Amino acid sequence: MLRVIDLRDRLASGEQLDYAALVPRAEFDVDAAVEVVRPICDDVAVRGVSALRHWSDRFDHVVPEEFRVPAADLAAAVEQLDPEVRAAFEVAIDRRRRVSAAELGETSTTVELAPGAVVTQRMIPVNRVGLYVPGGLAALASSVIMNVVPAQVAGVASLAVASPPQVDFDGLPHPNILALCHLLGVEEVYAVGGAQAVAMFAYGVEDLCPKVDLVTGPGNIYVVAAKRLLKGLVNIDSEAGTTEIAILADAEAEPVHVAADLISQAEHDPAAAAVLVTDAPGLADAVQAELAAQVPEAKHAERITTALGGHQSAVVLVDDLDQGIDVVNAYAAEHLELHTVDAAGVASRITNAGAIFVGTWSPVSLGDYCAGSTHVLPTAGCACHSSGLNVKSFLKAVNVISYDRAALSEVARHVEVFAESEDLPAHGAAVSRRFPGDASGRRRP
Ligand code: HSO
Ligand code: ZN
Repeated sequence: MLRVIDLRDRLASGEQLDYAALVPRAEFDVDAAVEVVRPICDDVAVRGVSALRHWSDRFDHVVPEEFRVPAADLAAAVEQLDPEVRAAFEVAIDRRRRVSAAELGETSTTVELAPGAVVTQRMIPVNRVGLYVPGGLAALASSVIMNVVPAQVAGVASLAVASPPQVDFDGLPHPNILALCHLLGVEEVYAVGGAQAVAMFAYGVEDLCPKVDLVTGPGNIYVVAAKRLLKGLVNIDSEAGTTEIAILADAEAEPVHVAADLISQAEHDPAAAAVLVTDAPGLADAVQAELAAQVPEAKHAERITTALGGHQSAVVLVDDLDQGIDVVNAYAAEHLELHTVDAAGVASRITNAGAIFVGTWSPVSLGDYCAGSTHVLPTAGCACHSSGLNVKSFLKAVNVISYDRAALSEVARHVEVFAESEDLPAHGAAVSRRFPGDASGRRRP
């Protein structure tokens, strides 16, 4: 099912291995997609609601009666919820909220560098955010929780959600998405999807949706491209694209679990990546056999088969776990599962991953819903430099500087000298003019 990349014995030859290149990813040309979405975004900026109508018709095959979802539809969606589904939503909300509260940490830190010389860092929430919830192959209602809860815990005052209008639901987003918005107290919900939604948030649309400061949330390549295009006008979270799972496993791993977890993320998309890295060829064979047994039983067998058979998915055979750790660190997966005897020890050596799932009882699908962690994570190797969506994603760090006369006097000469060294004497003068008649460099406290 999975193709095999055999890296064993390659190190012995003294060859320098570029693991990131040896374990290929799906090739998404986001820059090409930027050119596709540019006219859509420009159109929304110029024609507002008329443009939204045009592009909804074209891409969603339905034009909602109203792009802003009426409050009554939000409330009705909660009433129609299956009680067991509602209970699952509530557990997921509660766990994500508790972890988010811990993520918030100190919102103000103060350092007194000398008497009267104080620098504070205040973490201030952005004023208004636009949260995108995908509705393509699967309407990911859980993404409402992952976006909204940390934004609320951060203290964001104004919060809007957008999700594609669905043909099957009279042009409204999926009812579970509406229900979750209502349960979380979000009143501003739009039936707008794709690049149009990102443009609506970034530019604002007259008489519909005020401009936001930050757009977050996962999406398809066009959503990612629109976020890349409009970054600067607004801020964005990391580029969370098509899902990826990497599993590092040893001979003791349970093949049934490993196979099920690879399949779980392959279920998202034919372009999803599932990569197993192991030093145990026997385990690799057992996982391949399990895949062959489990995939035909899966509801979405077709897209799973495409994803697992794709160029972006593989079994990578390594000499030992040390090499395995190097491979997974170079790959920087969105999700990394560790199925090794000392999984916690291995976890401490992982430097690049969107999220790390430790041991056989911590599958990615737990994290997708109920672990308390986020599932909006950096894909495509962006875990090397970016974080998953969390409370801090919604905060800006602002320094507050407060020096009194004596404290300024103490460093005045250094400021002047520094300014001279940059040939910016007016900078120095802004300090020296506060201490007239003292050209000697000594300051009266
Ligand atoms: N695994 C996806 C998130 C998700 N899965 C939502 C199911 N629902 C990306 O992390
Ligand atoms: Zn998932």
